[in-house]
Amino acid sequence: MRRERSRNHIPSVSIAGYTNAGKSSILNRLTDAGVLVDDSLFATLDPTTRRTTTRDGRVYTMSDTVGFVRHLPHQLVEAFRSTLEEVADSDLILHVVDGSHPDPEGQLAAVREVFAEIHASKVPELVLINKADVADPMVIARLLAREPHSVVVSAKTGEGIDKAPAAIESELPRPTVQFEALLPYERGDLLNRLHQKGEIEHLEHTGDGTLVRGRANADLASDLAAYPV
Ligand SMILES: Nc1nc2c(ncn2[C@@H]2O[C@H](COP(=O)(O)OP(=O)(O)OP(=O)(O)O)[C@@H](O)[C@H]2O)c(=O)[nH]1
Ligand SMILES: [Mg+2]
Repeated sequence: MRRERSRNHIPSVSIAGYTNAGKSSILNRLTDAGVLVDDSLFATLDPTTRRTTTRDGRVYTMSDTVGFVRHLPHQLVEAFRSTLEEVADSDLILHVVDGSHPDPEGQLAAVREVFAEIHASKVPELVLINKADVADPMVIARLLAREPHSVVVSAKTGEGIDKAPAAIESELPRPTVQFEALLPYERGDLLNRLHQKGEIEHLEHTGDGTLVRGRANADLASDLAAYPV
C-alpha cells in the first residue's frame, strides 16, 4: 500500500500518540472508520488506514497506529516496524495527547522520543489536545501555550473536531505543477483524477470542452498536456 501511495503521490497522515490518548476515537470522528475503541492498553494492535478527502476533494490517507509508551520495548518495535516506518514516511503526524492525563507534557515528550528512535522527527506534527470534555481548562491553556501548533478537541463530544480538517489540510503537500487544459467532454476520467489529486483553481464548461486551470502532480500534468488550450 505504501509503495502504491508513493507512486501516486497520495499524501498520508499518521495518527500517533501515547496509548489510550484517543487515537482510534479521533480517526473514527475524522473518517467514520469504525475502528475498535477500548479503554484498555493497546486496543489497536492492527493498524488501520482509511482513504479520506480534503474539503475540496483531494484524496489522502489517514492511518491509526499502535499506542506509544515510554521506552517502547524492543520486541514491540520489531513487531510494529512497518507501522512505525509508516509514521516516519508520512506527510503529517497527528500527535494526539490526552489533555485529562496527570502529565500530558510527559506523554508528549515520551512519544517524541519514539519519533526520534524511528527517524520520524522531521515529519511535521500537529498536536490534537484530546479529551477536552474532561480536561482541566488550566491544563489545556498550559498545553496551548507550549504547543502553538495544536487544536483542542474532544473525540467523545465532537468539540473542536470541525477545526481539525483545515489544520490538517494546510500541512499536506500541494501538487506542484501549474497547468491549463481544455478537456474534451469524453475525458471525464481525467477531470475525475483532477478532482481527486489536483487543485482546480478555475473550471468552465465551454462549447469545446471543459476549460480547467490549477495545479497537479507531474504524472497528471503530463497527461493534461495532451489537451492544450
Ligand atoms: N472523556 C473522553 N474520553 C475519550 C475521548 N477520546 C477517547 N476517549 C476514551 O479514551 C479511551 C481510549 O480511546 P482510544 O480511542 O481507544 O485510544 P487509543 O489512543 O486509540 O488507544 P490505544 O490504541 O490502546 O493506544 C476510550 O475509553 C475512549 O472512549 C474524549 O475526547 N473524551
Ligand atoms: Mg487505538
